[in-house]
Amino acid sequence: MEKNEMKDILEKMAKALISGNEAGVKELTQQALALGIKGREILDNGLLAGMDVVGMQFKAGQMFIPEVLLCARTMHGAMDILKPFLSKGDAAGFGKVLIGTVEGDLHDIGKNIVAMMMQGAGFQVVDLGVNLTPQAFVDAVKAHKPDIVGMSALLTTTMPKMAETIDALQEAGLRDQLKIMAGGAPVTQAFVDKIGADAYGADAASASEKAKALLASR
Ligand code: B12
Repeated sequence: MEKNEMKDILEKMAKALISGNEAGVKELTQQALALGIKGREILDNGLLAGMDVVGMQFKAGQMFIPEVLLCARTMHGAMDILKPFLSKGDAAGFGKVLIGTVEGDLHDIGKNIVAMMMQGAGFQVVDLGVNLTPQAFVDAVKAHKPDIVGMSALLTTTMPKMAETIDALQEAGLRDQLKIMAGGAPVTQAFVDKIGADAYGADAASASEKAKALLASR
C-alpha cells in the first residue's frame, strides 16, 4: 500500500473521532485493518492522534463535556475492534489506572470523564465507583495491582479522606509501588502536595497527560 494512502485513512480516522462520528471511525478502523495497517499504527496515528486534539480543544474551551464524552465513546467503539490486533506488549505499555471517588462523596461526573479520557489515551482503567473507604482502595489495589491510583473528591468535607486513603495505602505497604493522583473541583496543587500525592489533575485532559508523565518518570 502507498504510504500516502495509509496516512490519508489515519487522518480521516482522527478527524472522524474528533467529530464524534462513531460509525465512521469503526468503519475506518476496519478498512485500515483490511488494508494491512498495523494495530499499533492505527492506535497511535489515527485514534490517539484524534484524542490528543480533543484533549487540547477541551482544555482551550473550544470543546465541551458532552462532545468530549461522545469522542471518548467513539474511541471505545474503535478500541473494541482494534484490541485483538494489538500485541500484548502494546497493551502492557499503557499502564493500569484504578480510579474512584472517596468515602462520603457521591459525585462522579468528573471522575467518569477522567476515566473515559484515560481509557481513550490508552490506559487500562478500573473504575471503582463512588463512596470508597480507604480500606476499599487498599483492597482494590491488592486485587488489581494498578500503576496509578486516582482519587476524586467534590466536597471540602470529603477531601481529608484522600489523605486517609494515602495513609491506609502506606500502612498496607502498597504506597511505594504506586503513583497517586488526586482531583475534583475543591482540590488544589497545594492540597495534593500537602497530602503527599504524586500529581494533581485540574481536568480530564491534563489528568491523562500527567498520568503519562508519571509513568514515564518511573
Ligand atoms: C452535579 C452535582 C451534584 C450531584 C452529583 C451527581 C453525580 N452523579 O455526580 C448531586 C445532586 C448528587 C450532588 C449532591 C450533593 N452536592 Co453537589 N454538586 C454538583 C455540581 C453542580 C457539579 C459537579 C460536577 O459534576 N461538575 C462537573 C465535573 C466535570 O467537574 P469536576 O467534578 O470538577 O471534575 C473535573 C476536575 O475536577 C477533574 N477531576 C475530577 N475528579 C478527578 C480525579 C482525578 C484522579 C483527577 C486527576 C482529576 C479529577 O477532572 C474533571 C473533568 O474535567 C457541583 C457544583 C460545581 N459547579 O462544581 C455541586 C457541589 C460539588 N455539591 C455540593 C454539595 C454541598 C452537595 C451536597 C452536600 C448537597 C446536599 N446538601 O445534599 C450533596 C452531597 C452528596 C454526596 N454525599 O456526595 C457543593 C460542595 C460545596 C463544598 N465546598 O464542599 C457544590 C460545590 C455546590 C455548591 N456550590 O454548593 N451534587
